[in-house]
Amino acid sequence: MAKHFVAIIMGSDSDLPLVENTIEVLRSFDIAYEVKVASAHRTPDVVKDYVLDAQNRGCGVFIAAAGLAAHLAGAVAARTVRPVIGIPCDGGPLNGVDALYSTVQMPGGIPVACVAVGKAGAKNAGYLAAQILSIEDSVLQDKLLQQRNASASAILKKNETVADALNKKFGLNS
Ligand code: RP5
Repeated sequence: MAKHFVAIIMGSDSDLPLVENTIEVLRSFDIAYEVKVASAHRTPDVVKDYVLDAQNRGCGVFIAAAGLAAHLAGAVAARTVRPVIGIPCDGGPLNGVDALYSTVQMPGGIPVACVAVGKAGAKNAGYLAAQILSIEDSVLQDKLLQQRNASASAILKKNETVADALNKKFGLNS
């Protein structure tokens, strides 16, 4: 069976700097992906056609990134039963609170897995998509576990570095 790919849809090209964080995570796991600019409000028919087409071609997870009155993830979720991850973009005057509420407050039966506003959320969209795809992909599951171990090692190292720095500055057990 061919591997599923991730379809990333963003409401505008102005969302790309944030979405690049998602792309970097997917690339780090060698996950196939597509990127499409399509808007729930400005090009609703393009969104509909793309979701149905991507699903037919083997999309396993959709990621939708949008700002302001961000209905894109919900519009995607309305057209598919594949998992949909929503990234609320923070470009507008309300710093993403509008996009967060618009993305997360879905009616019952049409779920969107909404990640955090900002860079951490964009990264987590990639990690969550990888975790969903790893259910049927043991190689990907191993890569995810390696990433978790590397992340833990990095924090242990930071702990040592901070302890050493404080020790030098204030003495032991400060
Ligand atoms: C949303 O409106 C887009 O997702 C973007 O975050 C925001 C602003 O779009 P542009 O005016 O930059 O095209 O639909």
